[in-house]
Amino acid sequence: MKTLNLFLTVLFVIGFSASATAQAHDHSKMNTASAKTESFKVSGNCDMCKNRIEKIVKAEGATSASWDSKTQLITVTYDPSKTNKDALSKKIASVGHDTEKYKAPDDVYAKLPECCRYERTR
Ligand SMILES: [Cu+2]
Repeated sequence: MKTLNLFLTVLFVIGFSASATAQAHDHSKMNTASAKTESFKVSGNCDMCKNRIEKIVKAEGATSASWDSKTQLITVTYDPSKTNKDALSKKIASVGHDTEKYKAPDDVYAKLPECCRYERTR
């Protein structure tokens, strides 16, 4: 009986350390794949705006970006260790499009093609 108990204990310890290693492995895997997806408001008008907005967030590190002119919403997916909503939203404002949080500089807005000069609500 004693030897059986010892045998079971050894098995348990081996099993435990094996699963602990597996968990550590999974954890590192999760870290690299923890992409974040968020939506926020971005003002714009046309397809040119769509291209401009999506291009700048991708250049800023977003893995995917989709802006909808009807809803005025952008949906971005990004790696939170590389960028964040605030940085992306700041970048969008810097090319002429107002966001929830940042207003585009007036001179940049004024230089947008006529079709892109969306109505400013703020
Ligand atoms: Cu436009």
